Amino acid sequence: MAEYVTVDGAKVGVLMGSASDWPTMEKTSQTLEKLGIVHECNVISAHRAPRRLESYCSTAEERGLKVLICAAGGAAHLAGVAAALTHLPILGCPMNAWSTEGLDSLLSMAQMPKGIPVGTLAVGSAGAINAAILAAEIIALSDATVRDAVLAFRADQSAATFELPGAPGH
Ligand code: RP5
Repeated sequence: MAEYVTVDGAKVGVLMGSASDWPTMEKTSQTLEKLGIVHECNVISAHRAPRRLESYCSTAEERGLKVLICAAGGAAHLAGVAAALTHLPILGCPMNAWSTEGLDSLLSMAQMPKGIPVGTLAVGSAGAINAAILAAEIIALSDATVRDAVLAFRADQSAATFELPGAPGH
């Protein structure tokens, strides 16, 4: 069996430290799907499978990936190590794993020393969804189809925000 799953034409690679991150990161995948972004999802832990992570990250650009989204909890070094292994933009999703309500994960990602950045999102579902949108916005800089999808997504969201089912006049 291959070390990790690859998807033809994938523009975004979603990595997570454990399958236990999937209930949250499934929202990233669903949002990328909504935005029409081909992506691939893998569990590749920085500490449990460091050589697999190196192989994935060092071949990411040549395989056509534009952005990597990395989710981890606890001492969440996955995003930082991935950022060290590729110059592709890394978006970090801190998981609320088992203690400190995810503050440990947030600080592990946000407090990268200078030189190797990780663009860190909010803890949990909000960050998982925003990582997908931000990845799309990065890709939209050079892809008109994705740009249209991002604009449509934002327009739908604005319309939905306005609705108040059951309230007078709505
Ligand atoms: C991290 O430790 C994972 O990203 C996960 O958030 C957390 C717990 O992992 P499991 O012990 O559930 O596999 O590496």
